[in-house]
Amino acid sequence: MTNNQQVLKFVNDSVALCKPRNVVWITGEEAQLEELRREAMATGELVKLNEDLLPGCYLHHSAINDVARVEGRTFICCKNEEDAGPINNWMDPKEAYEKVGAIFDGAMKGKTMYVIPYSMGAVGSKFSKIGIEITDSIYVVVSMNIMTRIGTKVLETLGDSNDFVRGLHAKAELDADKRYILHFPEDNTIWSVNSGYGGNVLLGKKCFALRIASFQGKNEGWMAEHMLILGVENPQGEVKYIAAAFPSACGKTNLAMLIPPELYKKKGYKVWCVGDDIAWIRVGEDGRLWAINPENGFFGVAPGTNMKSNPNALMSTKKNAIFTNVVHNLANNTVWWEGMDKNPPEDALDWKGNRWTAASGDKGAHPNSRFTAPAINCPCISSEFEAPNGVPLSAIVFGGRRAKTAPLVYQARDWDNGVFVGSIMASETTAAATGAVGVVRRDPMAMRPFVGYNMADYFAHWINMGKKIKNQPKIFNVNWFRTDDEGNFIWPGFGDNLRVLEWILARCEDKVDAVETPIGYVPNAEDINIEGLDITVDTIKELLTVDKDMWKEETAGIEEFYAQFGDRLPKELSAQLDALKAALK
Ligand code: GTP
Ligand code: SPV
Ligand code: MN
Repeated sequence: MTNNQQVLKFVNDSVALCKPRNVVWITGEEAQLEELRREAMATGELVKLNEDLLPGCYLHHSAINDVARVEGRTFICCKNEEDAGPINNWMDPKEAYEKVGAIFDGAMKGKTMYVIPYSMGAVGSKFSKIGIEITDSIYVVVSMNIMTRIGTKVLETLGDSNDFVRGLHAKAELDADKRYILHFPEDNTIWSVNSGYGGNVLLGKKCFALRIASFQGKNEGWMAEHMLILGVENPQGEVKYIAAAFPSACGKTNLAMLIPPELYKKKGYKVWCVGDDIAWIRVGEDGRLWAINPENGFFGVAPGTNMKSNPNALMSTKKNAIFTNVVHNLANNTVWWEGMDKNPPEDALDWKGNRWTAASGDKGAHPNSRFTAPAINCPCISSEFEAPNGVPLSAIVFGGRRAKTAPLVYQARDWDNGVFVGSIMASETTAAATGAVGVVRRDPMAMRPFVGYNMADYFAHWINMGKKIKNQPKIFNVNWFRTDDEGNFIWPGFGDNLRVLEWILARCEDKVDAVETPIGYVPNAEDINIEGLDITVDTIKELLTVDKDMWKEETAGIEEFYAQFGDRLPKELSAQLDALKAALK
């Protein structure tokens, strides 16, 4: 399929290591993919769903001990440990190749090795980058076909170039004790073994498009971020673009596809989705930031997705989608999950494949069960989805899950203050990664699990980028998750988040005033439109309060977090922290 000597060497070396029975190059042709789906159906790896209700859709289960990203087993393997920084796990590259090479040795005996050429970003665009993923999993092949652009055309675009990311994946024994997700940023290489869960094995996504790409971006002067990209079209037909970074399972897919509240729809507002998880961002010739979504599909959280919360996501899954670890409704051969509707199926299997009814009190779908769905299925996909240069950003928004402390929305004073706001993000952990759920942890720019180098250098890169952007976007922080004393969310969220985006865009155009607080600019409560909501201005006031005592506690946490970076922390950020402390006095 190619004469590219570097690609051939990579494949030959992988064959020598993994010792598969045979090698299949993925062309991207539908006939080949269909044959693979049939093979996977025969082994039970994929279950074909009801062709009338869910055409082209399949159900898949990952192993019971393999249902989320494994941050504890994810490593950055660069020569100097300090370059991985205090947040990442580090392994010496030589040791990593030896130790994990022994696990890959013979891992594909008796199996087929698939070689998937893929492009992150539209094929041939100058912002795009190419990867080759080698895998022993048909699930990976058919999912990469949804999540990226794959096949012969990618190899043609690559030509003789050595500029591609080498990804090697083997499910091997799915042994959790030998599971490793390794990144070698200095070698453009990813090794993933003993997992079959999406985030660990669809190597174009977090492994390449964030961990490797963030390292490339630092060296090449651009940014790879864990951000959705959306366009808000106002009644005059103008579209403004916003990129937003929220930690895993904190609302990116939902915001990216939001349906405007009735009132806004009537006025003519529309929201267009460019991306729901990852943004590659560069400085354009006009001095603005321009963002592309390098992915071609959505790997979305299933539970809670319904016709009310996110109809666009649900519609995106209605054809050619793959569901993982959801409930199998045997009555009509479809799928179900908690929060889809109020009618759990009676005749069903849970995510583990056991007979299940809701009456058992157990969850039928795993909390991190997901779908992979083609982006083109999304009813609100942006006309700029494939635009080779991306879309210009008016605003960057950070946000997390905070029961208290963070107000509904506030604006940073300037770029450096915005970098500070992003760097101090904290959020309650979710089911997207293994480990405890609901624990508040620092998750700077929602990138804690995804920066492929030292987090302090990543902060410095953000500060440096600011100097290169003549027309800087404004930076904000949002929190949809503030709760009352009974633990209920106060803000309605979802579609109504557009009310907050409206304020954000008005700020970008200097159309509305704000109140200065120690942490930044907060709206006047009256400037958040609550028409049609059954909450009062007083509730908005409560959502916007900045509690000085809580923030004093917060600064202590930030200080502790920053301390681990020592001298490598940019001085701009320690100055920002000092300024915040002074303002809180
Ligand atoms: P990843 O795919 O892991 O990166 O997640 P994500 O950031 O795309 O999160 P997603 O949009 O899938 O939402 C995760 C969970 O947050 C779901 O259970 C949603 O129902 C819930 N959620 C999303 N937006 C809101 C909101 O505005 N308010 C509330 N209360 N919950 C929300
Ligand atoms: C996330 O956890 O942020 C996801 C899902 O988007 S995964 O691909 O597993 O990383
Ligand atoms: Mn994500």
